[in-house]
Amino acid sequence: MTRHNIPKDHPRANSLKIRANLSDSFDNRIISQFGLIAHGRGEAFDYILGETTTKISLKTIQAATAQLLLSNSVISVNGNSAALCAKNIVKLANLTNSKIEINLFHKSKTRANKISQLLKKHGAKDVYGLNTKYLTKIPGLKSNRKFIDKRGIFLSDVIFVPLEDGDRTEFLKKMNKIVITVDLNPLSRTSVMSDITIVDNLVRVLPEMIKQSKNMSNLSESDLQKITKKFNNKKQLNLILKYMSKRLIDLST
Ligand code: PTJ
Repeated sequence: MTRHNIPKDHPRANSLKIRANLSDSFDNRIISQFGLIAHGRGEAFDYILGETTTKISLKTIQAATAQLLLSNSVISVNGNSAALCAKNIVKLANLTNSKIEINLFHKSKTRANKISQLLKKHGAKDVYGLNTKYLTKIPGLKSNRKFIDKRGIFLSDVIFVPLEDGDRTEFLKKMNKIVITVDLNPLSRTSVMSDITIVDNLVRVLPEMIKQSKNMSNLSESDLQKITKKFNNKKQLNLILKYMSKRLIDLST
């Protein structure tokens, strides 16, 4: 199916449009075939959430945005996040003064170049992670995510890793990085190991982060620090798990 023959009044038109976009992004070598599987898993969790941004997530998004505004930060981009949200990634990076780095699990020079072109089309100036001259490794990490840019992830204090698999966060933590993620699965390793875990769909989260970055741009450093200091990721993850469980129970009664 392409986006051109999705009936407007289809009850799941938006979801089908996103699928069509991802299918096109696979044909255009932006996402890998594994990215299509990852999207399906995300959709299943999103059904349980009710395909909405909860109050719990809004609070987590506020902490994540404050953390980005406060820090020397970088947004790590993979195939799925680029296909779903390239334009908003660039907007958020500009508003929070974050760098952008491409980091792929299923390493492919072609895909990395295509993702870079897409980000640049939306206004990104510097895209790190491509030039092998600047690449170094995350100590101990075996997967291809180990390759990081000396000017990007290596140098940054806060690493935003939306929508990714589970092996990198643990090693970024060993490098004393603060890790923020967006993952619809609250049980994933990335969700559990990150400092700030937004359990929500990246497609809804980035517009909210952009809105909140604008709202928070006048806050002082100490006000931003108050927001991040009182944030407790374990508590938020417990709340979202309870929210999802209650929704399932409510739906079954
Ligand atoms: O482009 P690459 O090579 O770097 O590969 C990217 C993928 C996503 C294929 C790779 O990182 C991977 O295999 O990831 P996983 O292990 O499938 O994990 C992806 C996580 O993101 C899962 O927990 C999904 O539930 C979650 N997810 C999927 N879509 C969304 C999402 N979370 C938030 N928003 C989404 N739209």
